[in-house]
Amino acid sequence: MCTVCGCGTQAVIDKDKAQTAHDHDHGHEHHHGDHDHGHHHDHDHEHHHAEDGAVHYGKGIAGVHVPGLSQERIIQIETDILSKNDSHADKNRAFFVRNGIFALNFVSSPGSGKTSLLVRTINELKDRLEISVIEGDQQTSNDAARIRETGAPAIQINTGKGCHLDAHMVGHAVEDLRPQPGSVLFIENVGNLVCPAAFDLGEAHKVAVLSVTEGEDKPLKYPDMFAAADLMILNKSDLLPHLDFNVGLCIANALRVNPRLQTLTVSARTGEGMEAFYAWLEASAARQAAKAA
Ligand SMILES: Nc1nc2c(ncn2[C@@H]2O[C@H](COP(=O)(O)OP(=O)(O)OP(=O)(O)O)[C@@H](O)[C@H]2O)c(=O)[nH]1
Ligand SMILES: [Mg+2]
Repeated sequence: MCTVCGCGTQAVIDKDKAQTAHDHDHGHEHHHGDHDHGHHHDHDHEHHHAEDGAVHYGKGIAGVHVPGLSQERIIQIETDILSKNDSHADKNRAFFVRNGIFALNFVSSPGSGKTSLLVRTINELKDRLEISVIEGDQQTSNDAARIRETGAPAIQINTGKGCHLDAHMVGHAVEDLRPQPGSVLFIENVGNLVCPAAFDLGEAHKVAVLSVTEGEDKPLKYPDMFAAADLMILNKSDLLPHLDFNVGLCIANALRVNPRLQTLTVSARTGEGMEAFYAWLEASAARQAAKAA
């Protein structure tokens, strides 16, 4: 689980393609000293064997197993990390609300088509909406470069060994990017269907992108991400004729995890279904801008 597995690593923000190392470690505490390597095993309620022979971890009060750490210590560490993250997220959100900026946090496994969706959306809406983008990846500035080709401003954050963006990184990127009042800010998180669910970046909504090549069971296997999202975009619909993917079953699975979830089925490649996303985006952005005015 990511709040205890190296998420305090330094981030490198790439401004204008120049890789500049910033010290982004303020307030991020490392807990290496907390690991007890004395082979003290705290097995109390941490896992159990199901009737089918499966071993379930995460059944203790912390919901996760970390060798050498008690459930109480894990909760203490997570609470510490997440409460610091939440205070940065609150600042980001206040800034977005004050300026009528509509911020979306796109989360998914690697390769579901997040950048493709953003590129098509920017190309098709750039005359109607002002859009800027924060790109999160472990390495490379490829995605920010793809966004800049549209003419939209983009900043790449490389998280190194980190597996998600946090609100502190986003706050710094926002200072550099300076999104305009009344604009839309897309934040593309690191491709990872687990860890980004836990981190509020100050966004108005998390948008989970799932592609039809991934299997309709993913919302059940990775429920936290779909529970945290307000919108699920099912992408790559152009590939459906080649697959046995059941769209209805996938949406039913997602709604089992999150009955409030809105869902759209699109193809970022052909543009099929994208109009519904644009309508949702424009209406939401207009509401956000009106609230600030
Ligand atoms: N057929 C098809 N391919 C798509 C679609 N959207 C994206 N792709 C392809 O899927 C691959 C991954 O797309 P990206 O947009 O890079 O996905 P991503 O989610 O941004 O990937 P990461 O940032 O690496 O997590 C690329 O080869 C895209 O061309 C789609 O709607 N249909
Ligand atoms: Mg991408």
